[in-house]
Amino acid sequence: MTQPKRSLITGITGQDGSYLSELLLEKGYEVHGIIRRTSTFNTDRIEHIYVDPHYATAKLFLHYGDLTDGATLRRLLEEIQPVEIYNLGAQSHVRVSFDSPEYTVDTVGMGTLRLLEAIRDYQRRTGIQVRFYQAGSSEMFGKVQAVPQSETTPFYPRSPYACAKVYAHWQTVNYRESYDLFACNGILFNHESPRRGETFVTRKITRAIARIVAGQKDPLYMGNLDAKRDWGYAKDYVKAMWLMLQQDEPDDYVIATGETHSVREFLELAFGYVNLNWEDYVRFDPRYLRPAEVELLIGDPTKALQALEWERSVTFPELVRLMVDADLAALGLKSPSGTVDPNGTPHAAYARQVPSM
Ligand code: NDP
Ligand code: GDR
Repeated sequence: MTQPKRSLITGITGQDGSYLSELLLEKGYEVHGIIRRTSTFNTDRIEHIYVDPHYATAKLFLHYGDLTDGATLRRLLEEIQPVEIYNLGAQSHVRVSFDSPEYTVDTVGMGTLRLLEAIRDYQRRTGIQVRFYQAGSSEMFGKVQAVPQSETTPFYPRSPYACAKVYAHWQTVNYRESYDLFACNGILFNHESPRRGETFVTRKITRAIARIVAGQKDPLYMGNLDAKRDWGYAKDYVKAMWLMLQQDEPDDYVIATGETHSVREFLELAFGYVNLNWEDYVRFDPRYLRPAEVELLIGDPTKALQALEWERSVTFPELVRLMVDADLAALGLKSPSGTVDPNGTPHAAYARQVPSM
């Protein structure tokens, strides 16, 4: 019997980590994930695919570790012996990175370097050829240098988070060129889902709508509504990560929809879907502004469409509706269109009552 391919995911408890785990399990992989020890559970997003490791059917295994802890990363590589490694772990909130720049750079920038160093030694010692995916970001483009942004557009990062991602991007290129490592950078534009963290703008809006429909009267405080983003569906984007590691040669790819919409447009569509006018509920609060803003992101995914044959399955209005539907369902409310989540994922688990809107 052939052994299943073994993969390792940092950031497995995050939005993308959970969808990627599902995808890899569907494809027959054994999936290992690094989780952080926290005082409350942080595994909500992967609970539905977790099987107690005492059962022979278990294919998903979790290990304590942290991108700030290089010794543990090395030990885990030795123990797990993965052939594909997806580096998704990060302090991924751009606004928060201005409040906690050192920590953000330590996890996002140095964390990637620690993992690459561990892989370099592991590959040399064991002879196992590893394929590595680095979760790069459209935030690296930052201040607009060209529209749309492609693999050849220069970076101009505008936050500690984005600076650290640029560092991680170039380290990944360097390890590919210096040590013959199969290493790919995905330059992913914003991607959302019902599992999106509650303080990112799309999810903040769709959660607030569900609570308003449920009768809550509090205003929704927000920052810059003019910012424009290229928003796609997370489930589509994790497929692109996997595809990058299945190619003959390692390379870097932009993953995007090629469309851009403002935060205001997202508000209009999302509130409009439940027959509400967003202007009746949304108030401005400067604490949600960033010291330096990224005004306009729109990606050119041509290379990925052609080389990876990647395609998206969800349009922007569909994305907005499926996120609103999921947050309504989580509060036991009906969808205005009578539809159910097309992917049948257990979104009800994400109705956590966190205070920050
Ligand atoms: P999330 O914020 O949802 O998840 C981040 C993950 O990283 C969580 O599992 C988190 O663990 C983990 N993590 C945080 N700090 C550390 C650390 N010090 N060591 C190990 N793990 C850590 O992010 P997404 O799933 O949305 O994004 C995945 C990756 O893709 C991130 O690197 C992000 O920067 C990048 N990216 C995301 C885009 C998007 O639109 N979603 C676009 C482009 C890039 P815990 O659950 O314990 O907090
Ligand atoms: P972003 O996502 O910074 O693009 O990073 P976010 O959803 O936080 O912001 C998008 C835009 O909305 C504006 N905005 C607000 N944002 C938040 N969070 N809260 C608000 O109240 C609010 N009001 C307006 C922001 O100013 C911004 O312009 C995400 C993360 O997932 C990164 O990790 C990833 O790399 C990039 O997407 C691509």
